[in-house]
Formats: sequence, structure tokens, C-alpha cells
Amino acid sequence: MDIGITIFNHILLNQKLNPGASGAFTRLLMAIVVAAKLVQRDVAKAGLADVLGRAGNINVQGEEVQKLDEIANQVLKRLLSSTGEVCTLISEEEADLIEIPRQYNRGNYLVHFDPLDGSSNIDANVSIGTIFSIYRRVTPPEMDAGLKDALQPGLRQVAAGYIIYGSSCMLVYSTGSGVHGFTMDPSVGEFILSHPNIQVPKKGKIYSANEANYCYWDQGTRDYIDWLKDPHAGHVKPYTSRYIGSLVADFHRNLLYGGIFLYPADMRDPLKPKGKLRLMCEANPMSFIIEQAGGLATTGGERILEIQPTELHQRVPLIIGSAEDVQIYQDFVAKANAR
Ligand code: P6P
Repeated sequence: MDIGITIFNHILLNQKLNPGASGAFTRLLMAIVVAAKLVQRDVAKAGLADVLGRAGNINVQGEEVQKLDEIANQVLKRLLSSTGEVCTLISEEEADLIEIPRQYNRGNYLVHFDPLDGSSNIDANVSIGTIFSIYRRVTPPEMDAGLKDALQPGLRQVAAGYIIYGSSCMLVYSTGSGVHGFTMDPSVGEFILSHPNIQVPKKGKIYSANEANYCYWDQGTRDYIDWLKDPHAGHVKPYTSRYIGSLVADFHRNLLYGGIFLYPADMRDPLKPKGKLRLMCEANPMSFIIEQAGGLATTGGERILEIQPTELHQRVPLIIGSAEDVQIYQDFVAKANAR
């Protein structure tokens, strides 16, 4: 196991593998690393400073915004814009494309990000996370970036990753050459390679879903959950339920241990018929990572990474994890739909 490699060295090694690289992508990734350190610093002291609690305003998703959300959002906007390597940004906290301040160059990349996912858990000191998804622009550099750049299928991502602020702070990312995890060494303030080439187990025994929504799910999903819990289904190892209610935390555990995470479409909130999670800043980056790690990610009917987006903040059902578990889920949905 490679130890002692810092994330900066890892990113630079990655650049050396691409002889034509200008260093722009490297500078962008390094800005994300610095942002992660700044957000981690504030998250770590959340219970101590006045950042705890509500900011008293509502974000574009209609959710109460916590002060840490705002801090994380501003940190990412500032650090990514000042690289001069992005043409626009899209934050889960803001309705529209974020314009890059005029004093900075505009580059060939754009980033979708959720600055602090799972923030409703902040007050309870539950693990939360930052999620990012990087694309190349598709419009000419002399034009202002627009929706054509921002609404690309997840297959077009050039990198994706997340930072989990938990018992330790980890950064997990992929540029399309495997998934690599780095753990923060607080004594030196560096992310050190701790999980090289992460591969998700082909099959797990953990399922993660908010079963309070059970009666609002489609028949195929209900059949699958019933099967998971059926003691007579012939499971080699009985499944166990683990649900934190923080996507990054639930995803990270299943990535390492194996299993399946489900946030299906539900009819609990008629305003959100496609489920709760956002395609561009949650489902696509996590799907890019899981496929790089040998897993699968689906809506139940289609591969997440192949969805052609139509809105910046569109929501999608997300079923993601170990390949065999996700495949079995898809079989249940297909059977139910065929009835
Ligand atoms: P529920 C957190 O608010 C979040 O966006 C994800 O991090 C998490 O997976 C999901 O919502 C939890 O939603 O409806 O189970 O509370």
C-alpha cells in the first residue's frame, strides 16, 4: 500500500500521466483541496462557535440554510473562481449559474458542487460532506458559459469526488483512473493517501433507505425491500439496514463495505415526484465514483450517467452501490413493471 503520498503529489503524478496537460486541471483540483481544509476547519468547531444553528434564510431548495452551508458555499465559490480555470460554477445553494467575478480569467472547466450535503445533521454532529463534479466547457471560450456547458450527461465528467467530515476527514476522488481516498493528518494539515484504488465489493449485506417512505415507493422497490428482509429468501448472509440520512456518509460506508443505497422516487411530496437527490451535484458525481470503483448507479430504469439533464437542480431517483445488489434491484423493478 502506497503510504505517505500527499494528495498534492498524487494530483501532480496524475498530471504527469497526461503529457499534454497544461496544469489547469491540477490547479482546479488543488483549489478544491484547500477549500476542503477550510470547510473542515469550520465544521470541526461547529459546536463551539456561533456558526451553529440556522442562518434564518431559505435556499433555492426551500430548505433552511445553516450558517455552515453559507460559509462552505462562499469558500468554494471564492477558491474555485480565483483559479482562473472555471467559466462558471453551479452550487446546490444557488438557483442559477454563478458568474465568475470579472477580475478572474475564465477557464475551460466548470464545477457543480454541493457545499455541505447533509447539513440538517450539523447540530447532531453527524458526518456531513462536500460533493464536487467537474466538466470541460463545450462552448467556445469567447462566449459566456451557459446551460449548454452546465447541462452535460454525467458520462462527460472529467473528475468527481467528495470530502466527508467525520471521525476523520477524508477526500475521495476519481479522474477516471480509479478511486483514491486520502485521510487528513491533522498534525500536518495534509491529506495523505490512505485508500488507493478503492473497489466496492461486488455484493454487500447492507442496504440504506429511508423506510418511512415505503408506502410512497413504486411496487418494484417495495418488492425488493421486502425480499431483502425476508428470512426465507435464501440470503447467504442476512442483510442489515444502515441509514444515516447524510448521503456522503451513507455512500462512503457502502463504497468501503459493500451494499446498496436507495433514494427512489416517492409520492410523499407531489412537488418532488422524482425523489429528493439532485442529479448534477449528488447523483452524477457519486455515480461516476461508484462506476470507477466497479459498482452501478441507476434510477431503476436507466443508468444515472447517461441521463441528459434538462434543469440545473433536477432531482432523480438514485439506487447505487455494489453491482450485484443494484442489478437484483433492477430485476425487481423490471418484473413489477412487466406485471
Ligand atoms: P431523508 C440530506 O438532506 C440529503 O440531501 C442527503 O444527504 C441524504 O441522503 C438525504 O437528504 C436524506 O433524506 O428524506 O431520508 O431525510
